[in-house]
Amino acid sequence: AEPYNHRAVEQKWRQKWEENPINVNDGKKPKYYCLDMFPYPSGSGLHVGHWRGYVISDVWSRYKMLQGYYLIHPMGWDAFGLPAENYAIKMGTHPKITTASNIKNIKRQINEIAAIYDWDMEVNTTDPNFYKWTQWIFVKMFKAGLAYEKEMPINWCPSCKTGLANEEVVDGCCERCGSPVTKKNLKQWMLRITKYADRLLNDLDKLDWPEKVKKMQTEWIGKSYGAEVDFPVEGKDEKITVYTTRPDTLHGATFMVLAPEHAMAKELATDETREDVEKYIFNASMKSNVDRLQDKEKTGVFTGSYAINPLNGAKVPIWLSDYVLADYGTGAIMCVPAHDDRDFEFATKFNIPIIQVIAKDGKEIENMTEAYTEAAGTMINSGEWNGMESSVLKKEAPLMIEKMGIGKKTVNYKLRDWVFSRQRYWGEPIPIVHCPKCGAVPVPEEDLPLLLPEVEKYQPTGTGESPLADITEWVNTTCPCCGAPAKRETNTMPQWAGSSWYFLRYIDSKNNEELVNREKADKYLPVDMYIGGVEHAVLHLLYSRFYTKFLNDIGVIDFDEPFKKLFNQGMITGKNGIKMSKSKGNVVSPDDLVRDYGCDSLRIYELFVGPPELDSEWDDKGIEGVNRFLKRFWKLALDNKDKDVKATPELIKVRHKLVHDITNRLNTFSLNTVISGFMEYNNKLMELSKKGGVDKETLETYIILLAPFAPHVSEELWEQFGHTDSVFHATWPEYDEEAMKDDEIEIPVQINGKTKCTIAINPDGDKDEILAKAKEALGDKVNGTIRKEIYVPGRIVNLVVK
Ligand code: ANZ
Ligand code: ZN
Repeated sequence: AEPYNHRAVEQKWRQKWEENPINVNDGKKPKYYCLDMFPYPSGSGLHVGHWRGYVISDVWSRYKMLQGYYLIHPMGWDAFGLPAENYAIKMGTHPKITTASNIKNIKRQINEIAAIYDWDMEVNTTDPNFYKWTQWIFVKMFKAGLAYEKEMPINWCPSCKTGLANEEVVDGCCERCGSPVTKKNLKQWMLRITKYADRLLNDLDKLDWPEKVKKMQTEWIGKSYGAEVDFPVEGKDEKITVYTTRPDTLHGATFMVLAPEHAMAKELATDETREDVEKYIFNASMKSNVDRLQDKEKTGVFTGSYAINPLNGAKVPIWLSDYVLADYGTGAIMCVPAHDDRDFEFATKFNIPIIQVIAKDGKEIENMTEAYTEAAGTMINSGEWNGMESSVLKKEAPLMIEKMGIGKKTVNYKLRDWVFSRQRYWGEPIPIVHCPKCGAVPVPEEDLPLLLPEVEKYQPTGTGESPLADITEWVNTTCPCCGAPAKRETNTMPQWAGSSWYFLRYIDSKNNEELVNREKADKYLPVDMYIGGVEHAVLHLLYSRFYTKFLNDIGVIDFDEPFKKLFNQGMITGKNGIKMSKSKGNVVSPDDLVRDYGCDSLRIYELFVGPPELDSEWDDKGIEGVNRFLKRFWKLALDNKDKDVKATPELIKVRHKLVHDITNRLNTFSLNTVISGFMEYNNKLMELSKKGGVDKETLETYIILLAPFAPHVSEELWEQFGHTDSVFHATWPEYDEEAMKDDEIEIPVQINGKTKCTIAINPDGDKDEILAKAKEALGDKVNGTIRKEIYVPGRIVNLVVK
């Protein structure tokens, strides 16, 4: 047989598939929608790390095709955003131009992967025909009361000169450039995602997603049950309400802390404390988020005022400290140093009494050295509550407090409304007109898209306004409502806007009348499998779920969760686990590897480097082994093709086991062990080939199983085996558990060379299992220490005992 020539084979099939697409919708097959997280078309192109996700999704897609589905497998571009804009600022080239040329280059590279994307469905978030609908959704949200304006201190990146969502601030720094984030008071467009908090939380139950991701979303939404308790201020006709998740510890509250921004902070100061209090408030306002977060040592100031614990009348000092956040709960807390770490630290530093109210084993601790934070134990020092179990009280206290009239039961969320304005150029203009009489008026739906105008300078102004504010002829307009002179909103949307709904558009990407035709949506949506990096576990996935629920509410689609199943792939890193990047000089380009070993080898190697959900280090050398494996299988298949070998019982058994192993490993996404499985079975078949040959059914089965992984090789062999239709129109093979059963054989078990008994084993079985079985059979015949355990496969077990 002729040797495997990857260049010839791959070229041939690339062309044939283009002439005769293999993924066809005959209207009868059920659909399967396999979605990749669409890329940002960056200037540096793809490296081997990017390949991984695309290979995984392509393998899964082709597997689904072989299972008889019509495949929806689209690709597009998340093309608004800062890098293109920053490049424009530097080079003066319009982002449209750089984006277009980057897309062209990446598209060429993606085609090298041989992924079967349906390019007819392609979308680009910067295409007016696409962002028309991004704007339309905003208008619909505005009309539904979900988009509103609010002046508030927002996260502000002084380097990118733009506001950021909470989600874009990582450890107090800008997610994009790493600069410390400060606060700036700006009028912002907000999306009321909090209205969906409960649905976003509860519906996680419906999803076949990694538990890790569900947990991250649950924590981000952060629903907690507790109570608001009113503490009267001594000598004043006022109350301070605190939020607590531990009302069971109310008797242990020995002080109270307010956020420095709390509305009552200043008026609580007395003549003696006023100067210190005002200084503390001022300093806190000057601190960046990073400083507030990173300050190890707790700071604070006593206001001079006291509050009264409404439960037992105890007088507690009121302090200010920046470890209490202004925008969570009520911005004020009751402090229980015996049972909360931060309060303990604070009380120790400022010499405030510590009263233990929960005893783990019924006893009070003499000198507490740390807080006891569990809600487990018996209540002490708690008046009528003494003797109760704290975990029970924790649940019952909110209602008890409500009945006593000193507070109420509450539910709290960490989730905040979504800051939706960006003071940048390269984004969707927010379709709103500000009229002096009518206020904020949406651009009429029939006037959408509101095109992003051309500007001369892309620089953010730094004043908190976007560069669009400088284009007076665009800004000045008339009110769609009353016709009076009015001004356009000049902020743009965040990059998340387009990616929150793009997956709906693919299936009807050219529709000018609707976001998506309802009939098509019912037929082809939602997404069955979503594949992408775990870095999107919170934001993108949460926003997409929110948009989907909203579009469901207004009747655009009939489902309220976008992605049924989710798979997060790990990263491919350079040596020592360092992220691949141009600046680190450790980027491996796929182009040379494709040239030298072929696309099929690279695809398989991408999967072979390690479990797909974990990060894996890249090492070029390994690809040779993969390439050798393909060459061997090629030779095995062609050597046996015309031999007309009869399927022996052994061959039949191997075939069923092969199907079983590959299918089950594939179903659990254990893709690296699928590849090692292929290699092991190839070795096994090579042995059998030497003995008497391998039958056609076994070889064809192997070829079909291999097809999702090495599509070109498989397609070529399939043709050489005499098939005229594509291997992808074959059916995924099935296995029969009965046919896989091994016949057991008897082997002798010896101690120091003398046979003591026999055991029945599976000759292909696991060595450790067989040795264990032998030792069990020997029982107390072993007297001494086992020095060596020998197993000659299928023949004998011998233990060396001394
Ligand atoms: C008294 C108490 C005693 C508390 C105890 C905890 C342990 P989660 O679960 O995150 O909702 N807290 C409330 N508002 C706060 C704010 N604005 N800034 C900082 N901390 C705040 O946590 C709620 C708990 O965090 C509340 O329960 C409160 O402290 C604190 F042994 O109240 B706790
Ligand atoms: Zn008006």
